[in-house]
Amino acid sequence: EIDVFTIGETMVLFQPEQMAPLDYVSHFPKKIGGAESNVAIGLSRLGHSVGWFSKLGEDPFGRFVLKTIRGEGVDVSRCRFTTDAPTGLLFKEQLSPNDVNVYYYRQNSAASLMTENDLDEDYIAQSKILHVTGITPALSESCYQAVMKAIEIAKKHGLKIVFDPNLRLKLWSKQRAKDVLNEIAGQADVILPGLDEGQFMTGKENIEDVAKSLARRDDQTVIMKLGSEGAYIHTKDEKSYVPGFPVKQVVDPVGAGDGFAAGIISGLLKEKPWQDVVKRANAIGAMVVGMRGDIEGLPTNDSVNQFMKPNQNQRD
Ligand code: KDG
Repeated sequence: EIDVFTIGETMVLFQPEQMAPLDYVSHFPKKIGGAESNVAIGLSRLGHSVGWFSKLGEDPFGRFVLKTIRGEGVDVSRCRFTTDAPTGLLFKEQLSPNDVNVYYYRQNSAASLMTENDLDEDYIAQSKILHVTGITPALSESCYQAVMKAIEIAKKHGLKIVFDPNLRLKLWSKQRAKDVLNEIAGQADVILPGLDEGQFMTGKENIEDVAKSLARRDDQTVIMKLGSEGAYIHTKDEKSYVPGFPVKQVVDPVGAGDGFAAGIISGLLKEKPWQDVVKRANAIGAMVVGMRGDIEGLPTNDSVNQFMKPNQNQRD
């Protein structure tokens, strides 16, 4: 039995230590990056059992991705390899602490070949939560179908669905992105947009209007990420802001939202009150940005507790 099932593409991430335009960089440490595996690894560090599904190229990079995620304690037993396409790559360019560009080499990658037939229904049925993002359905038509099928299976077996829109306009057109992100949001129990993503999806401006319009049904929860300001909770009974934690130094903002999602899902599994869950998720997001790389800053329970000690980090 696993707590959480997630599905997505993980790429080999080449991330320089230097802040410089990529044309002037000559050394690229090799890491991994992928929103869903970042969440899976975050949950594993917090003590949960997680299954991550993807398709990887039958090549050294695919093996590296698989071994790294497996090494983090995530169950990769459902992953498949293919010789029909290579593992995707990603280069990060950092020009200043908050100014990061990504260059994808993932078109027609192995992960884009995922189909609904690759899903193991019995395996998903054993989980409590399905985590999906708006990246996977943007990879290809068959990936879109696979995500919709995973949602259907999740509903059939009573899993809760947590959705992070993760808008990536390098991957699809604005119109298609808007349509599909809204389609999935309509099926989700918990929606985790950034403010800009929520505005994009709804066409509304202000935080409360955006949340209200995303939560189309009474049983849907929206937790909106507001960067250093924290987050906004919208449920049927609760509408409130939860302040963020100050970050001493932003080293790499990428991955904060995934750490936040891991915190939310962990709290959901423990059935804690939303205020506590979101406070903890804010802390995890703040910890992630203090470290270079997508996964390096993801904490264990002990390290989040330490970080959250009263009067140490919480904003007033
Ligand atoms: O959330 C972090 C992701 O953006 C990064 O890991 C790469 O998955 C990725 C993507 O598709 O952008």
